[in-house]
Amino acid sequence: MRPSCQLALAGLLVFSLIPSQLCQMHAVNETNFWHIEPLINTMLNAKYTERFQDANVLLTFRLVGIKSQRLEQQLSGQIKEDINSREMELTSGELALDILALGACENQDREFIRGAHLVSKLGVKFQAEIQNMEAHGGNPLTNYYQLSLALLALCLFNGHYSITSVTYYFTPENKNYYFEDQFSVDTGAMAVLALTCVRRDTQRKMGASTQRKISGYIASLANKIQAEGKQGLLGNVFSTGEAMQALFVSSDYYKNERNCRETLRTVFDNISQGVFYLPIAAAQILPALMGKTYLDVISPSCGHNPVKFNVSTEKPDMATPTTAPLNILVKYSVRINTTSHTQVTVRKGSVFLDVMKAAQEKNEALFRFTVEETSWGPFVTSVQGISASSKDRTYWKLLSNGQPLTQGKAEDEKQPCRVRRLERSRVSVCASGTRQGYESVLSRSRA
Ligand code: B12
Repeated sequence: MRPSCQLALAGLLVFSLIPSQLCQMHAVNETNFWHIEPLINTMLNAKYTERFQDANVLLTFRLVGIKSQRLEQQLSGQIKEDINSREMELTSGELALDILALGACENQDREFIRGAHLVSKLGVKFQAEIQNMEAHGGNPLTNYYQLSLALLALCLFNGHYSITSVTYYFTPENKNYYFEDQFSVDTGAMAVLALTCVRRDTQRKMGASTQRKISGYIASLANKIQAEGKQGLLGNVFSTGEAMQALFVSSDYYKNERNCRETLRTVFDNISQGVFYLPIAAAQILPALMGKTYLDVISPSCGHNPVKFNVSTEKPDMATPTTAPLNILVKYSVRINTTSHTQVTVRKGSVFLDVMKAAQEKNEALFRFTVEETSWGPFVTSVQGISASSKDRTYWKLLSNGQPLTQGKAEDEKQPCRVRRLERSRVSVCASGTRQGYESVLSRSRA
């Protein structure tokens, strides 16, 4: 039976809305619910054959009170299986997301969290991140988005973390909030949520000066997020949901009705254009639109006060690339020390992946590449045999006309398909000896 039919039997979608701030009150209600239906349908109709998006989607389902027993069971079962089979390999952020999803809104999965000692295992992974930073010039094993997710889950589920490490490593000036010179709004937002939980954590004996410090970090990060505001968005369309959550708990930004209306209008507009067609994108934007934050997962009212809605069982508007029979010529280049150019012909509506594949077919030596499947799709891990490396803080950056693409190579069909260049790039502005050397190689290649 198709999921949409099962849903028709389930009949109703239930969700709760507990307004606590102006924008949270202005967020989605019975009258404008139709705006977010595509997000819910995207999540309900996805296949979930791979583990990648499970935790984000389950977390959102529970947090906003979407009732689909079948899907909840499937996702929770897959997450538990994944934990059982690769517990040691899970990154700090992956385990944190699993805990947040399984533990969200009092439910039976909390027994699994306790039985498998997941919170103390997360504490160990968090500590390993800190140790790596101590030993390797402040670089975590993963990134600060994941470190913040880990801190958030530890704080919400009474795990162990050192306040001293938190006050030392989460200063707003830390390089890990930046990719190259650009403040990462998603990362800052996750850190604000984690630090807000830490500040509220009454179990912890925290001196007044530590309290003040943490409040200062939160305020400063919230300012940085607001400084990235443009046309209703905070950062870009994919960071806006988590940034909204962060501002709900840390600033007066959304107490200003204009800011609230502007964000909702822009986000609704993007929803209607099919921009959030990946389940993870839908899952990350939806809680804020329903007036929720990740801090609510342990609230006694989490998933309560349901409001009933009829849900459309139509297939969601999937923004799949058009297959118009027109071909286009794309200039494609890869920059390492020197720049290798080519031109390939692909069908109109092709995505970056198609261009990369076509270039690889033309010249394997210059344009061969590898990818790794992730929750956002295929992530480019190497080009010409040169790998991205978290350790060295390098990655392959996707550019179009010199501008970084805001979507991955499988999803960029909305962006102009002309000159596409791939460039190996530093992740942060911080310069250590080796990175400095690498940087100069890069700048030579830019000349
Ligand atoms: C950290 C991060 C990075 C790091 C990841 C490596 C590292 N050292 O950690 C770096 C800086 C390398 C990076 C690169 C890019 N990123 Co990024 N990244 C993030 C961030 C802030 C957190 C990801 C994370 O750790 N999640 C938690 C863990 C538990 O989940 P995970 O699935 O295991 O995480 C992995 C994937 O997310 C993957 N990843 C990171 N970015 C991207 C982007 C794409 C398109 C894909 C397929 C995978 C991917 O790396 C993570 C660690 O292994 C997210 C923000 C968000 N809201 O999710 C943006 C985010 C996922 N990135 C984004 C983008 C656009 C990119 C780039 C395409 C930018 C560019 N123009 O080059 C490149 C990807 C290029 C490539 N090589 O394929 C967008 C994706 C939007 C979309 N619809 O596709 C996001 C949502 C940011 C945003 N608001 O725009 N990113």
